[in-house]
This record gives sequence, structure tokens and C-alpha cells, in this order.
Amino acid sequence: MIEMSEQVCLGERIKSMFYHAYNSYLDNAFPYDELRPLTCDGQDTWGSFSLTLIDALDTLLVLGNQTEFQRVASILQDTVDFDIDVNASVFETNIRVVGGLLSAHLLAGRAGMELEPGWPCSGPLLRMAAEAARRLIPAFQTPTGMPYGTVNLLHGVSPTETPVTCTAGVGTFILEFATLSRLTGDPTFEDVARRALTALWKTRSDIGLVGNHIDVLSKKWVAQDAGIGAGVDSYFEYLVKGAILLQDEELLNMFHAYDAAIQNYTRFDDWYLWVQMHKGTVSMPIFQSLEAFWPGLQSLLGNLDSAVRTFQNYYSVWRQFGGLPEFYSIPQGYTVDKREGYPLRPELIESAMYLFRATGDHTYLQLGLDALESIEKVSRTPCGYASVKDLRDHQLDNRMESFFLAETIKYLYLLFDPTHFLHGGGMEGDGSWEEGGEGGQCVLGAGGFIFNTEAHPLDPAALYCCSRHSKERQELRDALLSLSHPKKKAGSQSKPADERAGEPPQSQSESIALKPGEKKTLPTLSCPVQPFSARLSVLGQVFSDNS
Ligand code: DMJ
Repeated sequence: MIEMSEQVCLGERIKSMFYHAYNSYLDNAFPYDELRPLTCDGQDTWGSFSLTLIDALDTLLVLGNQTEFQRVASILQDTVDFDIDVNASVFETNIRVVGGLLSAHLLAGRAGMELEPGWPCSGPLLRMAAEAARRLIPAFQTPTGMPYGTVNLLHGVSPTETPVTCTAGVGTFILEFATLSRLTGDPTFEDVARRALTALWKTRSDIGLVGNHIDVLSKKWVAQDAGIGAGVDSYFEYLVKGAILLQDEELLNMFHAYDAAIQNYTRFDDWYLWVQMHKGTVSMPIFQSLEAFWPGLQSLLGNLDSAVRTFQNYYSVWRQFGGLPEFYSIPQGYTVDKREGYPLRPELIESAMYLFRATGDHTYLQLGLDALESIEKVSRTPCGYASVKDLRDHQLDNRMESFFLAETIKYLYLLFDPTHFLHGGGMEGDGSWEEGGEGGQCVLGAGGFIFNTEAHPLDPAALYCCSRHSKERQELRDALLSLSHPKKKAGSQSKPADERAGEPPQSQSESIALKPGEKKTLPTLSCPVQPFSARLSVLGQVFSDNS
């Protein structure tokens, strides 16, 4: 049992871990992407956009530091430029940069920032997120709609770019891209993400599984290992979280179909193995540290028993090594050659957070305490926290990935703070909701928060509110157009989505056709009131009617 007073102290320790790493990054590595914690300098890794600062921005607010959040948000607006000749990973830029900027934009109200009229449907951080995402759109212009893995932010896709990419690299866009579309009113982003998802869904095997790497031009599976870990993981995560964020039953149905095949072919004693996607025969009997997000995802779906048992398996590996090795051979009960490292990944802590929220069982706090102690003991350097190259002898690597501050620290902190506003559950009047939108008609945070795969929280209420504003504006526009051009069909002035790509989104705060001083009255938003049939989305957790 970890008492409340101890949980509060642990929260303070986690904060000081954050500032040790964050201040070292600012002092020694900014404006590079990442800190090198052994040589105490910086390097560009996934691009050249001060990645750690973007990724860590919302963590500042999670830890309660409004002033630093405001300062950094303004530095980023002044210094980050996406108009650069850099080859960037489409996946990583989306989850870390677009996701980080979107959540910072959505949290800007709570951070006490000066908000422009119309926020959260407009704002400088939202425009930055849209600008970053727009640079990724050329990657989606393939015959299948599945994106290339890499794009040059200035020139688009190189003619020599490989068409082979991983499954997660195709199916991990719907959260950020639908958020962008629904906040800005520009459908391009959500359209390309959905097209990629539909194309991927159609490539599943006869037994209902997807492989690991696919050719986005020919739709041929190049690596045919099916599993829930590296190369695939966040595809499944986004089907579930996309279903919750967007109240989209089709995405949930896709996940359930995959899950039936996953349970049937890959699950053994609550471990998940890798199997051949067409035959279902075991190809690799290993557990990968990236798979540790799965119990958390299961808990969102209400599959608690299964989640608890799988978590116990993974926690036993953590206890064996004081961290999760990248690969672990299940039959041998040991690490796999050349995969003995632990780059300070968040996944097991993330699952612990969801499972503690769902069960209140202190086993999950104990994992948090174990993680905190081993990271302090093994990884702390005078200049930050270093990835573990080998968990057997605790050799270190000169790298601190940006997800350490975006995810690992954030989930650890949230695990020990069960009343944090990001867990949702606020009661009206307790100050945990805020207003936004024109005339304060959006009640933000009322529907809980959905974390993207880089732990950046997104607010379903903001999406709902802005897309409703946008729809109402469109209806008004159509009505006015049909008055001035009675023969033109309503809506016919809108360009198709592909023609709109590259144009700036229409501002949601722009006032159209209202007389001076006139204000359109909108009903107050609480949260989506008509979820899809027979399922309820409550505070980010989906339960069956009979659960
Ligand atoms: C993060 O960038 C994301 O969580 C991603 O989905 C998987 N890899 C890292 C963390 O391990």
C-alpha cells in the first residue's frame, strides 16, 4: 500500500526528475532535437525542430508550470520553421510535433495564455500544427492512399524514396488529423488519414491479420509477421482511441475484428506472440517492450481481466531486469541478442496508469515506484537521463529520446496523481472545466481526454464544438449563397478536398454575414450526447451496456 502522502512526495520527485532533464536540454542542447546526456550536448534526430521542447511542452502544464509553458509556447512560435530542407519521418513528425502542438493549443486556456477570439477553433499553436501536418500531406499522394514513410518538408517525397513502410506508419494519423480537420474546418487532413485506414483495412489476410511492412504502391506485404508490437502497435491503438475521440463505430468494429484474430492466433498464456499473417503459425515467440501499451488499451475497452493478467506477465519481466528489454524471448525467459536495451520507454507505466485508474490496485503504483527508482539509479547522469544500452550490465547510450519527457515522465506523474484534470471525472462547478469558443459556448474538458500515442492529450469536446460551429457556418454560407444565386446548388462553392490542400484553413473565428453587433446564439456544448448505439464513452473508457 502506498499512502496518499507518499504519492504526493513521489509526485515531487517526478517533477524534479523532469526539471533535471528539461533544464539540461535547455542549457546544453536547445535548439537541437535531443539532448545527448553523456556528452552534454545536442543533436538533431527526427528533424530539426527543437523536438524535445515541442514534445515536453504540455508536460510543463501537466506538472503545473503555467509560466514556463507560456514562455516556451512563445519561443516555439518565434523559432520553429517547417519550411526546411529536411527528410522527416511522417509518423514521428505527426505523433510528436503535430500531436504536441495540438495538445498545447488545446491546453492553452488552462495555461493562462492570452487566447485569440474563436479559440479553440483557431490559435497560433493550431496554425503551427496545421503547417507541420500540411508538409506531410505529399506523402499520402500515392495510388493506394497509404503514405510513404519519409517526406522532405520542403520538396515533398524524394523520387528515390522507398515505398516500403510499417503498418503503424500507415495507420497512426486519425487522432491528430481528425483533430486538425475538426478544429480548423479543413477536411483535407481527416480525409487522407481515413483513406489510408481504409486501404490498410482492405489488405488484411483471410484470417484477419495484418503484417509488419507494406509496399504503399503495390499493397504487397513485405514483412508478414503479425503481432501487436513494433511496426504495428499504434495502428490498433488509433482504431480504439479514434473510435472514442470521434464517436466512430466503424473504427471500433475494425478493431474488434482484428482483436478476434489476435486473440485467436497470437495469444498464449496472456502473452502475445508473432505469427505469420496468412497461416497463423508462430514466427517469433518474443515479447517486445513496445507491446506493453496493450493492457492499457484493453482497459479502455473494459477487458480488465485479460489486461491484468497480461500486465502481470510484463511486470515480471520488468522485475527481472529493472526495465523492459526491447525483445524478450518467452521460452528462454531472457533477453534477445542485440535487443537488450531500454531506451526509457513509457508503455508499461502508461498501462499502469490506466489500470490503476480502472482498479485502484496499488500493484500499479508499485510498478511506478520501481520504474522511478531504477531510472534514477541506472539512467541518471549529471546532464539528464540516458537510454540503457544493455539491461544486463547497465551500459548507457548517449541518447535521451524526446518521449522521455513527453510520455514516460508524464504517465509516471499522472499515475501518482489520480485527481489530475487529465483523468477527467470533474464535476460541474469544481473548476475542472473551462469555457472556449465564441461567446464561451464550448465547455472544454467535459468529456475527458484522449492521449495520442506520444501521450499528448486531445479534448473530444473541442472537436465536437468546433466542427459544430463550422457546420453551422457552412449552412449559413449555403443559405446566403442560395439567396444570392438561387439556381446554384447549396455547397457547390466548396472546392473538393484535394484542391484545397496547401491553402490556409478558413478561420473559424471569421464572422460571416452577421450584421454589426449581431451575435449568433449557439446552444451550450457539454459533450457529445448521442454516442453510437449500445456503447457509452465515459471519460475515455468505453464500456459495453451490460458491463
Ligand atoms: C513513442 O514515440 C510512441 O509511444 C510510439 O507509439 C512508440 N514509440 C515511442 C515510445 O516507446
